[in-house]
Formats: sequence, structure tokens, C-alpha cells
Amino acid sequence: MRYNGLIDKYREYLPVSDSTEIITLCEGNTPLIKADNLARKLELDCEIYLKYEGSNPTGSFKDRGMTMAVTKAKEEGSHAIICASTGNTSAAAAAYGAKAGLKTYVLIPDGYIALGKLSQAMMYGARVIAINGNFDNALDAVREISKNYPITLVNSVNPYRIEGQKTGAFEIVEALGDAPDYHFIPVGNAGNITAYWKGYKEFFNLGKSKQLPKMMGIQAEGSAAIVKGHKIDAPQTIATAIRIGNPASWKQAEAARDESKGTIDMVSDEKIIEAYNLLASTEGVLAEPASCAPVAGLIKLKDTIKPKSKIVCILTGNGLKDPDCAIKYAKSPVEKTTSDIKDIVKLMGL
Ligand code: AN7
Repeated sequence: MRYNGLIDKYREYLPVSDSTEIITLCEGNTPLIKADNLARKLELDCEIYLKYEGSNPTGSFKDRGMTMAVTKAKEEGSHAIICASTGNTSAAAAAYGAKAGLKTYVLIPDGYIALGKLSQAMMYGARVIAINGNFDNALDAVREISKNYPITLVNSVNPYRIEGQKTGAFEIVEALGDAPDYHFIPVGNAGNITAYWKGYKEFFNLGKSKQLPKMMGIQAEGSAAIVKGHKIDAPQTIATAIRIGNPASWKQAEAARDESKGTIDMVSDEKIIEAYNLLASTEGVLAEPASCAPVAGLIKLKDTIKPKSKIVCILTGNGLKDPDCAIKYAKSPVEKTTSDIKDIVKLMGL
């Protein structure tokens, strides 16, 4: 039977009824890639899996939450949706908004969103409003606007977003036959770590897994509010997706960490870029910089990992989202020559 998206697949665990019109782009069902080259390179006697969320229809995990949030907005009779975004949420909101026939407004921090994401939101026909402020300012604004006007907020403070995103954990448990030992995940606004932990707990309580993973949240050093224990007023990082100084789901992220006996740690931009190159060149997997933070986190914490463990890293967004970054940090430059075969062969060193 044709796969028709995660609400259809997991409807018994989601807040929909038989009469709900599902707004879907066939999101979810993403690859869980076994990363043996990476394990060897890190000299880790473990199974590492990469959950490649970049293969969702708009290229990030946000589609999981957005199918649910937009489905419910439509069901509840809303005519418009709004979000603040570092890029991926805006792309997903714009796409699902288009599919549902809703007016979509997205607020972005001017100059700090990757070009792929910006081009998506523009193409899907959203009203794209770039503000002279960061993500945290944009989130404050859309919270206020959605309170005062008939517009549905589709950031992850909307509980339906979390419901949709928890299905990532269901897919991992089904693919591995149990929850992994460690779950590494980037932390920005902290919705996704909240959602995965909820999903793991639900499947555990239903007897579908025998264990729960340790939740290993990874922030970027310049935006590591949870690690540092205070808001960051001017967050910085090359991983613009997680350039967030006041995570909305801060408390829930700490609960996931504490209940799972995991950790929330941070990595430098330099280590994020190292992991970015390593993933692409050893596994053939190009993920955007924010998505490489969990891999950098795994590298940082590898001596604390029990041998023979199963480790899942959530690669939240596609590397094609941020071509500028890829071209800037790729290890091998473009080599130029004439169209003469002799010159080409010479350059190749044959
Ligand atoms: C690739 O798009 O917040 O901790 O506005 O795009 O659930 O916020 C994006 C976040 C990780 C962090 N990886 O997830 C937005 C936005 C990528 C992301 C995160 C984001 P949360």
C-alpha cells in the first residue's frame, strides 16, 4: 500500500479522528542509515545510526510537526498560520500552508537564515517578513500576534507540533526492534528533544520497547542557554538553525535529560564543521551544520559511551539547505582546466 504520511501511519497515537482531513506531503518514514565507517573512524565499538530527516519533503524534521499542526489548524477552522523561524520551520509552514490553502506568515531574523530555506518559503508562497532581530525576538512577536489576531501559531509551543514529531521515536523503535542506548540530537528551541522523549516513553509504556535511551542534547557553544543555565541575549553560531538564546521548551528539555539520565552538552562551531565534513566524506551523508552538532557531541563524549551500545544521531536537516556553508567549508576545492582531454588527464594525475 502507498505510504501516505505519518498521521495515516500512526493515527492511533495521534489526536485525529476518522473525519479529520489530513494535510500531508508524505513526510516521515525517513532512512535510518548505519554508519559503520564513522564508527570505525571514531574507534567506537558501537552501532551508530543516522536518522536522516533531510529526506523529508521540505528537507527537515519540521515536516513531522507541521503535518499535524496544519491538519489541526485546518480542522479547527483557522484561515491563517504564523511562525518565527531560523529557516526550517518557515519552509515547512509555508509548504503545508500552501497544501492546506491557508495564508502563511513567517518571521525570520534578517540575514541569518540559510538560502535554501529562504528560497523555499518564498516559493511556497508565504509572506516572508525579515525582522531586525534574532529568532527569540521573532518568537516573542508571533506569540503576541497570535494571541491578539485570528492566526494559528505553528511554532513548537503548539502542542500538535510535538505530537507529530514524536513519531520519529516510533520509527526508530520499529526499525531497531527497541529504543537505542543513546539518542543524540541538536537542541535549539528544544521542541524536538521534547517530542522524541515523549515518543520513546509512549512506546515504552505500550510495551513496544524494552528500554528507554539516554537523551543526549547538543547545543552550539555560542547559543548554549541550557548548558550555561541562563538566557543568551545575542546567540551566535555558524549553525544558524540553532542560533537560539531562550529555548521555548527549556524545562521539557531538562526533564528529558534528567528522566533519561542523559546530558545536554555543547560543541564549538569548529567541531560542528569537522563533523559536517566527516559525515559527508565518510558516510556520503550531507546534513546541515546544526544537524552535525549531535555527531560533534558524540565525538566529544565518546569516551563515556559504553562499548557495544546502539547510538542514534538525529540529522535534522538536509545539507542542501545551506549551500553557502558547504562551498565555504568543503575540503576539496573545484579544480579548473581547459576542455582539452590532455589537460584534464594531466590534472587528474593519470
Ligand atoms: C536543522 O526552523 O527553530 O530544538 O525555526 O532547523 O526543536 O528547535 C529550527 C530548529 C535542529 C533545533 N536542527 O530543533 C526553526 C528552528 C535543525 C533545525 C533544530 C532546528 P529544536
